[in-house]
Amino acid sequence: MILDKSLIEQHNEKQSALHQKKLDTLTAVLSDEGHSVNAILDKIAAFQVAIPSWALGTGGTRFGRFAGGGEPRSLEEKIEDVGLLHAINQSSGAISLHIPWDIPQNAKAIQQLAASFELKFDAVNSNTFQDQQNQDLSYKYGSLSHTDKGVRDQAIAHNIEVIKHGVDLGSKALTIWLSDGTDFPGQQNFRRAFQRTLDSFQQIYAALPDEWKVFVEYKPYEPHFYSTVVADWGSSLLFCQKLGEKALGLVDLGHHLPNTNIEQIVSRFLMEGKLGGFHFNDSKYGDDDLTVGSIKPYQLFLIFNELVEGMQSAEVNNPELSWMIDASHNIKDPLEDLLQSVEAIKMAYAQALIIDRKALEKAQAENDVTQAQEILQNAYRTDVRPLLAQARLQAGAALHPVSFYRESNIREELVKQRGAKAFATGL
Ligand code: AOS
Ligand code: ZN
Ligand code: ZN
Repeated sequence: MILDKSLIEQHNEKQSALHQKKLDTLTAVLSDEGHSVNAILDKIAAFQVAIPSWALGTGGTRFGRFAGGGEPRSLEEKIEDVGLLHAINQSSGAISLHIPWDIPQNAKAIQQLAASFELKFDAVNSNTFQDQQNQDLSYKYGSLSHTDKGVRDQAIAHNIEVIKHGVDLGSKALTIWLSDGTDFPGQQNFRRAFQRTLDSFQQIYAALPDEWKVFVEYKPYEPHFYSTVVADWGSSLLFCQKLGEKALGLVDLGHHLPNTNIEQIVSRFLMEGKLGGFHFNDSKYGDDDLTVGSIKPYQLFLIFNELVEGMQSAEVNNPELSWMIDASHNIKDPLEDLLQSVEAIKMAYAQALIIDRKALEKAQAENDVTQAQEILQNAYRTDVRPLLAQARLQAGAALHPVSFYRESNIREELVKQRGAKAFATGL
């Protein structure tokens, strides 16, 4: 579905008086506090978050799936959906593909289609957590860590194949989420499983083109419930350090045991120049893949505090980061869910940009604990939504993405075009 841009103009026209009032008030406060609002707006506008191809359809649980209607039935339709999101918010200018769910039949045509929506291809994702039809050997007992060299070779070849698809589309990174692990004590030798995995990773690493990176995602449990080979940030960092400079850690916010201090992990990765990117989502218990910012917005803000501090600091030398969403939602309209997630990420970013860094450093140096908290929470409690809206307005996007989506009956239109029983490929 191609969006008629004049609809956005009409929407913005209706909202503009109220928006201007809110923006003027906030601009006055921020200017008094010594911020350059224009500089903040430029940063917000430049911040793009990649959409995962698997999030465009309704997700499921192991108990069932309730498809929502109008879901994209092909890679082309997934790209159209991301194009729609990007037209609405001008902040979702990239798509992250999953192989084999999204194998492009004609890479040139797919690239042209994406370019027509001003979309780029972010990291490509491999999959050795499922067996595919026509696959010779099973991943039931692991893939890159498997005891059988034949299975490892097959999984290595798949990852190299994924890199090739990525090269054809202009991607610059491979994300490996390795689900390998064990369900029972004694099932495997931890050290040998690590060493086999390292050997497999090394072979994939050797196949990376010059400007490419590989992101090593960690996760403590699920699908295996006793141990996971890349269980935590320490294991991810260890693999990355052994592999070389193209290997970087990937933080998925849902991949931590309860109460883990994720912002400190982010700081450690940055300190080592080893942070590759994010899979944003939110969670209450485990890898819930809920809408970003729906459960722990303060944690998200604290993560962005570390990111902004690290990106601004001369002491930190970390490559440019890849920002991706990894959500798979079960009951909301996936496009509304993604609009909300992107907004939450940018809100946390904007709040982190208005932290009074000099005052915070002073409070830290003087061990003024109360003042440090005041400074952080002053930024967190500032309603930065007018800044996000203004950045969108200047970029030709909608002042209120979710309201615009609803007013324009986009889902209804997609259902009309694709049917009420259209299922997206993927999870
Ligand atoms: C799995 O839990 C990981 O978060 C993966 O990053 C992701 O969900 C998967 O790659 C989707 O295919
Ligand atoms: Zn993930
Ligand atoms: Zn996950």
